[in-house]
Amino acid sequence: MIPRLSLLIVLFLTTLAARAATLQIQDARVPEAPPVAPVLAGYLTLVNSGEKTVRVVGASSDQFEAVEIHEMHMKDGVMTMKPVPALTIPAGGKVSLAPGGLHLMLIRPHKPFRAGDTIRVMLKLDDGSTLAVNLPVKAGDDHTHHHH
Ligand SMILES: [Cu+2]
Repeated sequence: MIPRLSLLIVLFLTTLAARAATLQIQDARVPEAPPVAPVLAGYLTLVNSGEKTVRVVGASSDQFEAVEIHEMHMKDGVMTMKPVPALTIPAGGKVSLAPGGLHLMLIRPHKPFRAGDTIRVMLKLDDGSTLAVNLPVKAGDDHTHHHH
């Protein structure tokens, strides 16, 4: 009974890994913010090398209370942002999360992060699998002002 169950689990995990492997992550990063910052912004590019459209339908992290996918808009000269329900990455295409547009909103960190730390985010895909992404925290000029 137990060996058969573990074989099933191995097959299940292998299937998840195969699907997630069609998405490649590039340029993942989180600009360093003041230690008291209630939110951080995560940026990355998702490249779909597979033959099917992949949708990212959610995100989470053990290191934050919540993770949301946001998009920024300039409205009446003011930068605002709102949650996006899903990211759609077409087969052979890519979607970039970059300053001024789409970003991962990392909400209420459990501890402060400094340059050199790594933030781990789990992206939930539409087929039920998850993709782990490591985003290095970087110092520098990648400033984005968030208005919540
Ligand atoms: Cu945001």
